[in-house]
Amino acid sequence: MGLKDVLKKKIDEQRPRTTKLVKEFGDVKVGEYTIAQTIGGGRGIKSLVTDISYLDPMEGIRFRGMTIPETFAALPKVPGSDYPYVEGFWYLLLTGDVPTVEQTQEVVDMWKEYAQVPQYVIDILRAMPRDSHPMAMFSAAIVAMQRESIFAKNYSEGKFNKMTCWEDMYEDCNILMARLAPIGAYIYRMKYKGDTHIPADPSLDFGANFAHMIGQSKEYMDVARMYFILHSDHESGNVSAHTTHLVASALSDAYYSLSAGINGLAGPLHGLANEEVLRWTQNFLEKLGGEVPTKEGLEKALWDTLNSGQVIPGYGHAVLRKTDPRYTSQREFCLNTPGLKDYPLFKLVALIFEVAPDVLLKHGKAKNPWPNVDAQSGVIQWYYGVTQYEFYTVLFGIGRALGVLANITWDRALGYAIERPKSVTTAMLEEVAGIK
Ligand code: AMX
Repeated sequence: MGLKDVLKKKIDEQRPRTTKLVKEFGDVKVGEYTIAQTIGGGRGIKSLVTDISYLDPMEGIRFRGMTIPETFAALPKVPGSDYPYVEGFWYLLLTGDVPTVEQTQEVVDMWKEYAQVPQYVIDILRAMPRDSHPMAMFSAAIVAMQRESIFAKNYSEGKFNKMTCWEDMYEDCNILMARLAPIGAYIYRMKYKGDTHIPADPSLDFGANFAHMIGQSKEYMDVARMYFILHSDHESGNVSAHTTHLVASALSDAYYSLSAGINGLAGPLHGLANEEVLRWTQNFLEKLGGEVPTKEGLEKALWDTLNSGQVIPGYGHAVLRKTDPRYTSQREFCLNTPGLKDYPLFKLVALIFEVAPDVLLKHGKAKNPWPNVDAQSGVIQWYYGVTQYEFYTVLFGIGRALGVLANITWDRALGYAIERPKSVTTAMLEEVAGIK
């Protein structure tokens, strides 16, 4: 059975569960929420449903029920590498099944077939001022391809069918996903490598091809595979996932939805944090003449950052309450890679891990004093020569697309409603509080 047939079977099994919950148990309360949650970004209010990943505050992310180490162990590996195919991971996110080598190969072949970036996208990228942020370029390239949406075309021709429209979304998502790595690579080479380009190598998988197209070493191929998988999904309430879902809930197609999600990812409190972490860490190392500081020197620098009203980038999380396993996974990669293990920048990041949680605890504001994914990822990129900070969020975006596109395929399959939470006025909240 091919991926689409497996997915169809899963969707047919899942639909009655959702329908039953709404029809027979629709009045059952899920929870209660407070004024602080209403004003504070809806934090902790359970108002989204996804089966693709779940974020436990203490344990971190599980993809389809599996922890990060379990996911890496279970998926078919690229021959000659300890890391899995990104394509097999896509299969897992969509179906909940660990694919066989043959099932993985089906996605590898499909994405190769779809990977050609249309010339008009290249023209649009080239027409943008060269100092445009790479995330603006990435988002523009995605939305420019909207004219190719199969979902939008069929909808405009009156062929919308609630039961089968997920199939159009599925096709759009595969085409879009296949093109994201070549688009990212094109932006990278155009902006930072003298506008010289490297064509795709049809013998390589998605992650390896990205490494190849940006002009990286063989070693970086595993970095790309790891990076895309680690950044893929973090349940559906984070800004990029929620935005993608929200826009898709208006029956906007995958191109509009993903482009919107990418715009959300570009914010400093979300995906841009990895750029900020590295800039902050590099500046710090530079001030010390390249020497890794003492614990005392570092502690002082962290307090200086906090006292000047800034956050410690890469630390804290809206949901997590312990060290992000995505941080741990990348830390282990550094510890197991000979040159990286002794790399001064990694040593500094490791020292921050020792010192920052206590400082944040004493500071007493952040609910989570532990590092998130962004505290580690930039160091690895820098070590391999991807030194253009502003590009890091594009890498994040390619990975994040895996999660959000799998989610919106399921949104269509289960017929999730258009989002429309209710607003209140400040006066209404004062009344609820009994102060009026
Ligand atoms: N350094 C200093 N102060 C911090 C902090 C940090 N790393 N993390 C949180 N705080 C502060 C908040 O600014 C807030 O202060 P306020 O009451 O004066 O507004 C207070 O602690 C309570 O915040 P919180 O409930 O713990 O966090 P949140 O859910 O509001 O925000 C996050 C979460 C990630 C935006 C925040 O921890 C932060 O700004 N971290 C640094 C930036 C970062 O690493 N972002 C990446 C997140 C992961 C990702 O999306 N890629």
